[in-house]
Amino acid sequence: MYTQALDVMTPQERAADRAAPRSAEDAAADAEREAAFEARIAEGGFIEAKDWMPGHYRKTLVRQISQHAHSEIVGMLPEGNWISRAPSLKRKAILLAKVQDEGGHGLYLYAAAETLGTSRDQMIEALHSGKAKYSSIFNYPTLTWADVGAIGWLVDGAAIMNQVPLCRCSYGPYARAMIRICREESFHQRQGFDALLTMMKQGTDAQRAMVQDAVDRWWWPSIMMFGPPDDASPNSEQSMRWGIKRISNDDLRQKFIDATVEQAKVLGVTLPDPELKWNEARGHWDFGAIDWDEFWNVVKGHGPCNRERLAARVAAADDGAWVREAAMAHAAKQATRERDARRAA
Ligand code: FAQ
Repeated sequence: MYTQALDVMTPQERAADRAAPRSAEDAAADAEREAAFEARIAEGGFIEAKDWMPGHYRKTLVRQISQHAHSEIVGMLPEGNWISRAPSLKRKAILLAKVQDEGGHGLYLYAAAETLGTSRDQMIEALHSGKAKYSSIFNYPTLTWADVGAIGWLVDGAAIMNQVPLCRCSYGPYARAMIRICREESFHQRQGFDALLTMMKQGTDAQRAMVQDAVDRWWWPSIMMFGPPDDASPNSEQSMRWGIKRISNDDLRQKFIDATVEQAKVLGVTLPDPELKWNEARGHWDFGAIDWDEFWNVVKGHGPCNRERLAARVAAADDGAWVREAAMAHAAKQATRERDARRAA
């Protein structure tokens, strides 16, 4: 997976790709390459890093993949808050592994985005300066241990629903990164459900109340994770045409709700939506109105934890600067030593 980052276009190839057509022959060549690209998409084939692609396709992928990578990295923070306070050694070991997995997902995804010619430094700078987005869900606080279970069950559950179709995304490096990520997210979802089930079936009344409270707080933000409704989603139409997104925001949200209502019954929790009702004609669960003002408020940086999350990431980068500098200095020394040894031989 990590080697994907090396499979990039050369600067010359990229400059050629971006250059405006200078002649009728160039324009004809571009039209031909675009037709080949569209044909590949239409037949369900993959576009690879060195293939020609329209500039907007490249930009759309960098936007989505880098946002996804940032979400995984910022997403380590709410649960990381509970590693030192997990209720048993078993739960602590599971949570440690899960948070490490999320870090790994972020790295695969940065590597996949790098194949499109944007460096990890550029992406991280965009995150730290507040230009780049990350998932709204990670701007909510984790107040109790039950929140860790609710994140696994609902947040990872929503993430899988959104991400399984991305394994068939038209851009090869992103699609391949998603295969392993989805396998791990599936374990994350099950461990969250298991933690909640243990509290619901073997816990005290206070623990059951704690689970219900967590579900009450995480339900609506989780269903907002799928993004704005289709008719207010500026990127969906083009992304679906290019096979980047295979299923629309609203359809994924509905699939998630349909699956989760049944799981809530097994858990014995109530979902905080009085309008949830099985609709026989549609074959789906109807649900109440989503507070899109809350969603946009959080996306625009005014959620309960946006400032805290960004400050934590910036502080981590600053605190870790000496490690990166030391690694670079070590690599430079090693290169010099190897060069000297080659000369001496
Ligand atoms: N939060 O036109 P659309 C995880 C933005 S990973 C913030 O519909 P698009 C693992 C959107 O970027 C969770 N912003 O956009 C984990 C766009 O803004 P832009 C993350 C949002 O891209 C679990 C604008 O609104 N998963 O959970 C959100 O076609 C537990 C208009 O929206 C991914 O990122 C939002 N919820 O569709 C880790 C999956 N929704 O860029 C730790 C990959 C929308 O034009 C613990 N991403 N926006 O300025 C996607 O599938 C898509 O990017 C969507 C949005 C579906 C999120």
